[in-house]
Amino acid sequence: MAEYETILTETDGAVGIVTLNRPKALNALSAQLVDELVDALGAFDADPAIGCMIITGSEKAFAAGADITEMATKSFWDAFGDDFLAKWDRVGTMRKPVIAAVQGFALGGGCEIAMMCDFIIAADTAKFGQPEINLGVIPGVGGTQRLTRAIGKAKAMDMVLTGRMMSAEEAERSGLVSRVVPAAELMDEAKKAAATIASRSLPSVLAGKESVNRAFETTLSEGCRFERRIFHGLFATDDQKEGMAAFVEKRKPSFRNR
Ligand code: CO8
Repeated sequence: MAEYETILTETDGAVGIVTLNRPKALNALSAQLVDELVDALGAFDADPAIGCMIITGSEKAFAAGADITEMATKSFWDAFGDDFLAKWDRVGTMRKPVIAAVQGFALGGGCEIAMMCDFIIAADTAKFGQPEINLGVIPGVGGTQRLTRAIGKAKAMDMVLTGRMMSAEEAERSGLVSRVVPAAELMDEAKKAAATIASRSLPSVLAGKESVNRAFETTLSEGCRFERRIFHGLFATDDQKEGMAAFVEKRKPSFRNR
């Protein structure tokens, strides 16, 4: 792994973990941090020893948004000419699953990065919000789109137009997060989920992720057709033979990721 200044990376078995680490700025997402995050995720994604990734932050903040000091003086041309924020999208293009383990603030770009992950496990201390309206802008990396798909128009409008924060409990009730756990158990829970995913057959994990994501991009009938074709395709893998033989023989499968 490369040397990073704004993130920490580690592995736990087949799980790659990226910890956002700018404690003095509540993990505000500077250009350098986003570069490093995308680089580290890309390296884990390409590493055959890794089956799942986790992005996490600190106890106080997953991330308090894009770095406001860095963008405060940008002109229209600075933003448009450089396609400001375009690189962030790459967080959502990893092929292997990425879990966001969130405690504390996940605001603005922090909430958007969490929503680019495949699912969010939240500590009971987590607070989600899209407060860009307070700064005279709107979300810029998918907040109005992914939040609306996750929690529906009424709540998304409420969040985006008032800039209010949502508790972990409300976020789970609204469908933004998959589980809420006590803060002290957050990383254990996220690692357990990631290790479970990493223990499954990689071809079916990649297929499952891609197929669920199709639901956001296409019609129901096209999505179901896509799913069925991939389902059929998985019968060409050794792992399908192994998985089903193991069930019949009442033993644990031993997947070889092929
Ligand atoms: N950027 C830069 N620095 C930050 C940020 C941030 N987003 N958030 C916090 N910090 C810094 C503070 O300035 C402070 O620094 P210092 O100690 O040097 O004064 C330090 O982190 C600690 O913060 P606070 O003292 O404010 O801590 P509190 O516990 O009092 O408050 C809050 C915590 C409520 C999270 C508060 O810090 C806050 O409101 N932060 C800003 C949240 C926000 O507005 N986020 C959205 C940013 S915009 C964005 O992400 C959208 C991207 C798309 C934009 C498109 C533009 C074209």
